[in-house]
Amino acid sequence: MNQIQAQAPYQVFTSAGELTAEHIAFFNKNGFIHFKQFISKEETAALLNSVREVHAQWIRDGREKVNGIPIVYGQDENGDRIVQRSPFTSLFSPEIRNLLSSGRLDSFLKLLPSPDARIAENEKDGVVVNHYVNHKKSGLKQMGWHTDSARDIFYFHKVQPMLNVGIYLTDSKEDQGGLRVLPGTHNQSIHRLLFRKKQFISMREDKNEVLVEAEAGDLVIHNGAIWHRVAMSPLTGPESRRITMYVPIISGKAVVKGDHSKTPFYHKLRFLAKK
Ligand SMILES: O=C(O)CCC(=O)C(=O)O
Ligand SMILES: [Fe+2]
Repeated sequence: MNQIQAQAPYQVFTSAGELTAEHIAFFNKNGFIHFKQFISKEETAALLNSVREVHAQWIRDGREKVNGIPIVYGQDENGDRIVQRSPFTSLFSPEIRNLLSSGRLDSFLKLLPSPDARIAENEKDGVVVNHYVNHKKSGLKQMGWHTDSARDIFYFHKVQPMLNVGIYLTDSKEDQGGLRVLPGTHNQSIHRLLFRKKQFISMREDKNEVLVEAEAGDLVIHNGAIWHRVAMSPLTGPESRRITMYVPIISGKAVVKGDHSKTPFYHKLRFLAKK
């Protein structure tokens, strides 16, 4: 049997040191790759703690945006205000910054064959943390089908190759809804990248989707052009909780964000789609 195959259960890799030819081949064929326990449980807990501190500070400050990108708020099952999507999180978290500057993610730059591939701490939306919980007053229960690369269109830029390095801060099994990818859809025309489904609005299961089941500390990288969604948890309250952190690796012209950056239109689409 061909080892490089993305039908569930797809191949999960354990070594996350240097990238091997096998990793690169799997990624290029399928558009994603999953490394088990890239980050220790202790480090993952420290990252999650740090994210919680950042969110608590934003709630105290009543902060609405970072660099023009709205912070998505909601309520948890106890009625407490929580941050459910935080952009540019690394700019506020020494623990995340330490991880980025440790060089441990640098070998993944090789997955984006571009001379100016870089970790985007203060471009696009920076390092994003998503906090899903299935609860009536939640601001993030699921995420509709989309490609991350399509966002470039909203900035009136040419679609540039990019990757998203996903770091799981909690376990994410089918019970938490989970990431669903359509393997191989990164190898498609620009038209399919934009219009295969209705970006963020289409929520429906696809017969070809693959569920990514991960544990806290796992790392799942996906090509920005692959179609993916996050399903709603069949559970409610604390058992439905799922927290992921995405570190973008991008290429192309640098557009560094600041306090006066404008809010791009795709955030309005997200707002429509989360209902
Ligand atoms: O939470 C996830 O695993 C995926 C999030 C995502 O696709 C996004 O923020 O663009
Ligand atoms: Fe995405």
